[in-house]
Amino acid sequence: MERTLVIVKPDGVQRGLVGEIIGRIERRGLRLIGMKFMQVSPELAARHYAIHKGKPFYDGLISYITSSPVVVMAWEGPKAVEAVRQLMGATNPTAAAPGTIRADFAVEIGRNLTHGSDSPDNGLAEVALWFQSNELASWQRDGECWVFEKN
Ligand code: IDP
Ligand code: MG
Repeated sequence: MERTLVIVKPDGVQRGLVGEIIGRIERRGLRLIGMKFMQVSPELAARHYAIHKGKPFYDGLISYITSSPVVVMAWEGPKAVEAVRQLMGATNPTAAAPGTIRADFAVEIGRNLTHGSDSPDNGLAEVALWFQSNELASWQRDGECWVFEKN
């Protein structure tokens, strides 16, 4: 079972795409274990995007993610990381495959609507960075055995 952190970034919230984005992940069959609506502090943004510090787009990225509230979620499931990355599409929306969230709703790399963890290890680390353990629910969806071969 993997965990992945998903953020509907400020553009997704402002554009009214929260339901659309959550719906796609929910219909894929993954298990939502945590969700909150929040304004991201510059400190949390810097910790989350530490790997990008020093890159030309870093300052713009920090102002983007802190510009307006986000919806942050933790999802669980077999291959959850890869499944969410596939649903989101490539980082640059005009390079993303048709049918993905970024291709369907975005055009610019700096306004690409979503974040999804890029590896199982980062999924665990990012969920731990954004959520306290008492903000995460341990549960099973009814009918999960029809999506997860083993659970
Ligand atoms: P990812 O979100 O697909 O994992 P990363 O390479 O981890 O992509 O970059 C993090 C975020 O930084 C991207 O989602 C995008 O919002 C922003 N970003 C990445 N590259 C650029 C760029 O060249 N210009 C502007 N923003 C960028
Ligand atoms: Mg990334």
